[in-house]
Amino acid sequence: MRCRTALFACLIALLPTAASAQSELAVFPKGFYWGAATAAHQVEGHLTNDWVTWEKAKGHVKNGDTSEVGVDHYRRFDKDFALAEAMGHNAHRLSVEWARIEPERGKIDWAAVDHYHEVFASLRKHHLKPMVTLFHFTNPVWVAAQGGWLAPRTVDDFAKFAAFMGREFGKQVDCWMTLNEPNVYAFQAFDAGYWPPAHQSREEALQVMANLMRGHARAYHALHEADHEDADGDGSAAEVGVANHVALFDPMSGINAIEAATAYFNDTVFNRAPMRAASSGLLQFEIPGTQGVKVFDPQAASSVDFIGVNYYTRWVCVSGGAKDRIPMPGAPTTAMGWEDYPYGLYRALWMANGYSRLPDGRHVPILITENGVDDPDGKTRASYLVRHLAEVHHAIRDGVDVRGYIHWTLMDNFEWADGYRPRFGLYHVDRTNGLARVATPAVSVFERIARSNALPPEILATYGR
Ligand code: IFM
Repeated sequence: MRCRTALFACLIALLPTAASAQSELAVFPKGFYWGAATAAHQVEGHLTNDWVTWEKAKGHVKNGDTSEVGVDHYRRFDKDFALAEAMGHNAHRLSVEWARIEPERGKIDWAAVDHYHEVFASLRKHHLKPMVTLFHFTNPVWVAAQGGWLAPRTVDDFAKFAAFMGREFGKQVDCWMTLNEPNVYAFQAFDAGYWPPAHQSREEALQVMANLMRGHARAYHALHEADHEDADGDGSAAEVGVANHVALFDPMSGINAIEAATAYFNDTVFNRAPMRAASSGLLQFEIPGTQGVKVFDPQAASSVDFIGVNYYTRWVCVSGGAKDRIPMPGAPTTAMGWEDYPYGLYRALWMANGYSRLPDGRHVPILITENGVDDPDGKTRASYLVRHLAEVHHAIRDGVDVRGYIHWTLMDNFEWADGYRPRFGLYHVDRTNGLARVATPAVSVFERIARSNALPPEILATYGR
């Protein structure tokens, strides 16, 4: 009997206390940001910019789709933000359209400015912190005509635009992203030739990356000089960063030198070079065999207050075939043909963490500015979300300072050269029924997570594998 009592006492001692059980729950840090992201050109409709011109030519966008109506977010923004609020979100990332605000060099369209004042007021009304991107792949027609981001002049024009934005909207906005995915834009538009201006020059793509980061650096300082108003009273008037696209590159075989080198060089120029530029100030955009850029830009050093990470997938580098990178053979893929690889988000966060210690002594946090899935029938998004969030929590637990998770995207939209076929939206947009917003099953799952600021055990058990 004594023996049984002792055993019982031992077992009791092994049981977790309430506090330790609580700490085993996947709880996110207090004040964590939960939200979704959109981009003006993909949702607003009724625009004039370089992409609109491009879409008019046959063959540029699948099925001849155009952004003309978008999902009419330009008029429906308030109802859309109400959907985000109802999902438990406390932040929303969106881009403003430079072409609307400054349709001609130096001429401000005040009606467009008023519109964005209303947009930000609506976000505040719905308790969503505005996270505002200034460049998300589209340019005013006058910027494109002067050579776009190949022209050094565009760097200065962008800085002036940023200064205007800081002055005009500083009362409503504290969180700014100068650029969305400078690497994706530079390579799609200047190397692959898929996006306007459809050049096919690797050298130009490297110069464009450098110019984008110069533009970022100048915009960073311009925003800080112009925006002194703490819109939400959290002690910070302006926090400025870049939404970096991180795609992982692994060699197919660890013993194939060509594959290892391909993975290394892709990773270096595509993922690390933009983060390094805004951290150390070294603008080094180089690919072996191509004339690149290597210069120190003092304005770029320590030019971020947070590091944005957009993560979707990983690529495996192969040699001797028609393509030099493919999804991991045998791994699950999404409808875009991208590998579904949640652990990649953990790796991407650690990569960003490597650039978070700045020369000026600050250690800046990380914000997940995009992560999402093309899910045509809405059946996989909840699981994708939960499995990726489990990796976010994993990274936080292991020491990465992640402050928020912003999902791509709030509702289906214009997916650039792929048109309206891909469905990345938490809300499906029914184009056969007046653009009605229809909740996908992931909405209630996201709401459960955001409201509890945790991954509840039953959600993990149902969707976490
Ligand atoms: O739709 C895009 C977005 O504009 C930038 N990041 C990736 C998304 C999905 O492809």
